Amino acid sequence: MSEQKIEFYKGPAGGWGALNSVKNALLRQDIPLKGAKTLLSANQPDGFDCPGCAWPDRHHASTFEFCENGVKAVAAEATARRAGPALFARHTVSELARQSDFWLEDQGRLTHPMVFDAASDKYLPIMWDDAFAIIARHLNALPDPNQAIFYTSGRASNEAAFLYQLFVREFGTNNFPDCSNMCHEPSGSAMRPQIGVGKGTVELVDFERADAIFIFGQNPGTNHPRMLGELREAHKRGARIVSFNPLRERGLERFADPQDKLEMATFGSTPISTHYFQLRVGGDLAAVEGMMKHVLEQEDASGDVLDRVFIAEHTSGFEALAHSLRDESWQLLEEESGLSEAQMRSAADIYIGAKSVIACWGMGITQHVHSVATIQMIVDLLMLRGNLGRPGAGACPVRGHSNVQGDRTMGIWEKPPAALLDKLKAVYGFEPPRENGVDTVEAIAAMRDGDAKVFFALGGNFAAATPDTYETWKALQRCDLTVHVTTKLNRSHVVHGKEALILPCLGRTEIDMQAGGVQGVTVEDSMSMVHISMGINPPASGHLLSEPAIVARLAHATLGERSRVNWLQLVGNYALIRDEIEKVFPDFARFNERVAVPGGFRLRNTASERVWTTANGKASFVAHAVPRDTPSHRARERVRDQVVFTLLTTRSHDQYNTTIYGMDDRYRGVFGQRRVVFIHADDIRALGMNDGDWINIRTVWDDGQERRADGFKLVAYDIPRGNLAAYYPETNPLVPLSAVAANAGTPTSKSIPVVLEPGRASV
Ligand SMILES: Nc1nc2c(c(=O)[nH]1)N[C@H]1C(S)=C(S)[C@@H](COP(=O)(O)OP(=O)(O)OC[C@H]3O[C@@H](n4cnc5c(=O)[nH]c(N)nc54)[C@H](O)[C@@H]3O)O[C@H]1N2
Ligand SMILES: Nc1nc2c(c(=O)[nH]1)N[C@H]1C(S)=C(S)[C@@H](COP(=O)(O)OP(=O)(O)OC[C@H]3O[C@@H](n4cnc5c(=O)[nH]c(N)nc54)[C@H](O)[C@@H]3O)O[C@H]1N2
Ligand SMILES: [Mo]
Repeated sequence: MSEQKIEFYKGPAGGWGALNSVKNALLRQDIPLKGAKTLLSANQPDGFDCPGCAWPDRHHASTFEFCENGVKAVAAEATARRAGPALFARHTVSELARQSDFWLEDQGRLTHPMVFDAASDKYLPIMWDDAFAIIARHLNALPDPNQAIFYTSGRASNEAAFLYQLFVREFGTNNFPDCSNMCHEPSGSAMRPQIGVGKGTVELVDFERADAIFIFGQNPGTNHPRMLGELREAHKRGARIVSFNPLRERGLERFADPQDKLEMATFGSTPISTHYFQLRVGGDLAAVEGMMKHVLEQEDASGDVLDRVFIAEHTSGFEALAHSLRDESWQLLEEESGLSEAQMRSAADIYIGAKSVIACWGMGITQHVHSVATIQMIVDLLMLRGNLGRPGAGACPVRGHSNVQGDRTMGIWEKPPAALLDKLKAVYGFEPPRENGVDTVEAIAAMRDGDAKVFFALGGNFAAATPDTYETWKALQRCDLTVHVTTKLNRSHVVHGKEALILPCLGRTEIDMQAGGVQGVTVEDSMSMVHISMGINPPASGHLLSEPAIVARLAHATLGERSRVNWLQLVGNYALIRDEIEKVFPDFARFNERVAVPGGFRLRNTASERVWTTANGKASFVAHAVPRDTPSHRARERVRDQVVFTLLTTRSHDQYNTTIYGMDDRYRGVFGQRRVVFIHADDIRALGMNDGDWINIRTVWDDGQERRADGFKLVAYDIPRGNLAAYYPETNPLVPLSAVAANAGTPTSKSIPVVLEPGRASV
């Protein structure tokens, strides 16, 4: 573990720092040689899809593409460490619960199915069939299937997700909260009514043709490092790269490609952003409005700025938008965005000067109250100059988990479209439940209120990833049964229901042997490319089952003879599952054949063809006035003489969501620690405090409940005044369950109103 220090990071993103970090990651998992072999198979035609992120693979058919954080994700799964029955024999669950998130996962791969024994407060090994019988008994005893909740995290393959949604709907509920509810839900909610698809419209080749790439609220250097390759090439051929971020992120500034021998030998690097707008947290809606206001003014002046043909032929709502933009005052736009009028105008001039524009966005956009409105404004901006559905242009919500998009495509959705349910009924002959199920936040409330009794998770770490941590824990503990299909020990296993099971599964790097031979699974990336993933390592333990096998055997145990599906036969050969997928989803016609081609195939995206499957058959401009109830607005108020700050929660360079790989955040200059709060030096002074002082954070919320996180160190940082940044998941106790995005239900974990109070060092 590295020594605690805060030190400005001089290097570029990537480069020698990345190679060094990879070496350490492999050593930490005791896998120098095997790890290297595993890595070279990531994203290869005959290898596995990197479980790191959902960025597509340029080299799916050729050479290995180096990615530091992809290596860490693979190493975490391919670790030589094991969390077997001996570990659970040594520790009571209460003891395990006192360990850190880092420690829990660091024990290594789970090897046996385990059942919680209340008498000894320990997890004991259990036979698979006995585990399935326990779950089936609980599910079948429920008076209403809606008392069961089925969570999904976005690593689940298409095959696992398809079987899962089929089983759960045949069982009788649409209770499918998933990680997407906390992630890109607002992107779908915004774009579906607006342009008819809830997914990105661009392909990788569009990055080779764009003249300008706008990046809102996304940190690719850490979270999608392979995207830096595209950005670097774009920069080299003269494209403008325009970043909007309250923090100056190193990966958005400079990058050295570890595979570029010259750059490495000369310690060189390539700049990434040509322009960097350090707006205020939550200021994007106002900033984009300001840009559009300038575009309209320029149109008024010269008459050739808008794509009039596109607007007339393809869209509706332009006049209402133009009207609303003209009404907005620059003063309000400046106050809310934290950018000056001149900055917004210059960003808009880059937009106008580019023939083809791509807009990318991440969690800095989606995890706000007004995220849906903000995304619709970004799409409006694109459409003003026809930047949708033509080469080099379009919308690019950059997804998180490697198959989160595919899971939704397969029907993991608490609000299923009627067409999907009709199709399931037609193909399988059972009556699927019609009422919507619960999303992530609603699921927590249902468990807390005693309305749900069984919680089943296909992957993820519900107890740590969700908001209002202690409320969530109470909710999970109130359940009669909690079950986790998982690879590593995590918080969700030690904050459990009255009965609890841990079901260890194969990871994507591992060989999946079924009755019909070795199986591959399919995944869909952020650009709707579907391809196959084949594991190459021997399983971490002989007792692991694949996720599809777990779902199939559970379905068989629960539904028995009353099921219309031959679960056990399907899971013997995943090609049969893909045949079923094809029956339900017409876009997957000839699925097995098309996915056999290296690189796979792209799902149809109507918006990218300028076909608008919306209510009125057009793409719509949507107008949203700049809201005046944002946290940054509130932050200018004072609560009992304390300054209210807006806190954003984000990922360090050494973590994968709730999985903490290490204590460093190299690019932000933080080493050996995670309990830090980034704050402007003037704000530290205004508080009468000093850089390095310890503080407690308290949420300002109006439900009378105290929410706090204690023991964080102030770190002076280049961040707008009034804004703070700290790491997730440590800060999740601060996010109120009721603070969600309008029309999407996403926790607003990028804009928490908080006050700071003197505190003590955390241990
Ligand atoms: N190595 C690694 N890779 C990952 C993950 C991981 O944890 N580790 N997680 C995966 C998942 S599930 C996801 S969803 C993605 C997440 O990838 P990102 O979307 O990059 O998520 P965050 O790290 O939360 O960073 C959000 C960025 O938004 C900025 N930001 C915060 N608030 C605002 C705002 O109001 N406006 C603007 N313009 N910017 C803002 C932050 O400063 C930060 O740079 O990455 C995926 N890939
Ligand atoms: N405050 C705050 N909260 C946030 C966010 C934020 O930015 N700020 N981000 C949100 C976002 S974008 C997301 S996506 C969620 C993430 O929420 P989740 O997806 O629920 O959480 P992860 O941390 O990705 O899950 C990690 C666990 O997944 C299990 N796992 C890993 N690989 C596999 C596998 O192949 N199969 C199975 N079955 N299990 C596996 C391991 O046991 C590991 O402990 O968190 C959200 N929460
Ligand atoms: Mo995510």
